[in-house]
Amino acid sequence: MPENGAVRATLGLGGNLDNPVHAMALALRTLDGRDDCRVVSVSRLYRTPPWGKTDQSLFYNSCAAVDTTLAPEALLDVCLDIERDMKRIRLERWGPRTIDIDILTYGDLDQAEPLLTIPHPRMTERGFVLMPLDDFAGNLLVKGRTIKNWLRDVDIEGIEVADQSRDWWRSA
Ligand code: PH2
Ligand code: MG
Ligand code: MG
Repeated sequence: MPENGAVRATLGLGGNLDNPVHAMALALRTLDGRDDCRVVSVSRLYRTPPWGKTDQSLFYNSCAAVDTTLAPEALLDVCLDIERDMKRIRLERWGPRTIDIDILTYGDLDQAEPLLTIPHPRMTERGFVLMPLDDFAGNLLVKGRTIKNWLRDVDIEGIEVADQSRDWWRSA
């Protein structure tokens, strides 16, 4: 359980340009270093086939749980600032990127706002989100089903564990 007033949020991280593993590790260390965020779980590191737009390089993906006193919109701003600092180039939808940080869940919040829909609207269709999330949040309920249960219905072909350690982000 999160401490005094904090909310547990889950994040999905990914990237396929330059050094995405380093970018994700740095993003998690940056979040953990803030007074208003604490990284409490990190998944193993995964290598995943591109989803949506398939003619691009393999992605690296991971998920994390963060206890935060930030409101959802403020957490999103922090994530977007980190993306910008890593010079993410947004060229096309679902195209190559150095790093993408998505808010998947925020406590049990259910909101559909133009700038931020929570739970993430496509998270339950994506093996590259559900597999890492299942490493530490298999029993988390999203849209009436657990992560473990959603995972049974998605395509996970080609998804591989790239690093078994749950501490890969502390040094990469
Ligand atoms: N992100 C996307 C689109 N496609 N495919 C994989 N494997 N991993 C991603 O993180 C990813 C993607 C848009 O956010
Ligand atoms: Mg995304
Ligand atoms: Mg995003």
